[in-house]
Amino acid sequence: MNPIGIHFGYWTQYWSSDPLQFVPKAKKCGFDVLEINAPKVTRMSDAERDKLKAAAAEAGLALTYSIGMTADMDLAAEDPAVRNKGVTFLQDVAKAMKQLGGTIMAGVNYSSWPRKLASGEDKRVLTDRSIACVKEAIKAAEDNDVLFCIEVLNRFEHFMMNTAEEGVAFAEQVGSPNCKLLLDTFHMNIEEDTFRDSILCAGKWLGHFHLGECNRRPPGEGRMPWPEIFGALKEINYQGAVVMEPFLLPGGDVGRDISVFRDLLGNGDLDEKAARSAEFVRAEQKKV
Ligand SMILES: [Mn+2]
Repeated sequence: MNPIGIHFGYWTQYWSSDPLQFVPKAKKCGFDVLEINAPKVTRMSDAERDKLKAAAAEAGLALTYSIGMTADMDLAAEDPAVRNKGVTFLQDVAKAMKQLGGTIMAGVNYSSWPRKLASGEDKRVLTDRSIACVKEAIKAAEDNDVLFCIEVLNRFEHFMMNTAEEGVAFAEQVGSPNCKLLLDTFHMNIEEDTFRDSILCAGKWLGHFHLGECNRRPPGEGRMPWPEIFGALKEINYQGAVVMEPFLLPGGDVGRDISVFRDLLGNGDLDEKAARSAEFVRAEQKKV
């Protein structure tokens, strides 16, 4: 059974929200893992990080770290100063994670998010810039026992890697034992021919996994083919966490960046829905 997690953004409209407040919520709702904001932990004091680490340990929760890099630190940017800023940021994340005892750094840690291919830009040129920067940044991940999990996104959020196959090709070129893939059913639903084949394609490269229905409701409230997905994860003997990323609330920077433009919660209760979804995922895993 894979540890089951939830992304903190489910409960907030702001990426900069203090992660400490979500520890008791994740525990209460029955999760094993809480995914928090990586940039946030780089801005915390040592004392704040120690407090967070102790609270998570007390709650029996593992923490994973999510990244959506901003345009001013885009590893694919033409300006080397922008790329260097990104590399320094990723080194800072790895060091902060070490203090917290964290191992999974995941998301858009290879460019910026969201990112369109602008007029005149060449995908290959930008991808090569990103690979060169990740090769540099990942040394800090290696030194701090951090797995650098690059997230494959759908075409509306990024151009660089839209399929597991493209993700594996990127990771192969980075060439580090700490470079892994993050696949996300929400993105896979748009881009992959089949869930099973893409998970098998990722195989040993898979380091982290995100769960979401097609409209990002909590797993169990939609039409995602969960038996196929959990069956394929079992086939590759995936031992990592499965972290759900439901987003129901419009507004704030989370609602804006995730493109939540309507109220998907209605009269529902966030904690109750999260708890039910955790139970659903646990039951689906048991079936395979
Ligand atoms: Mn995701």
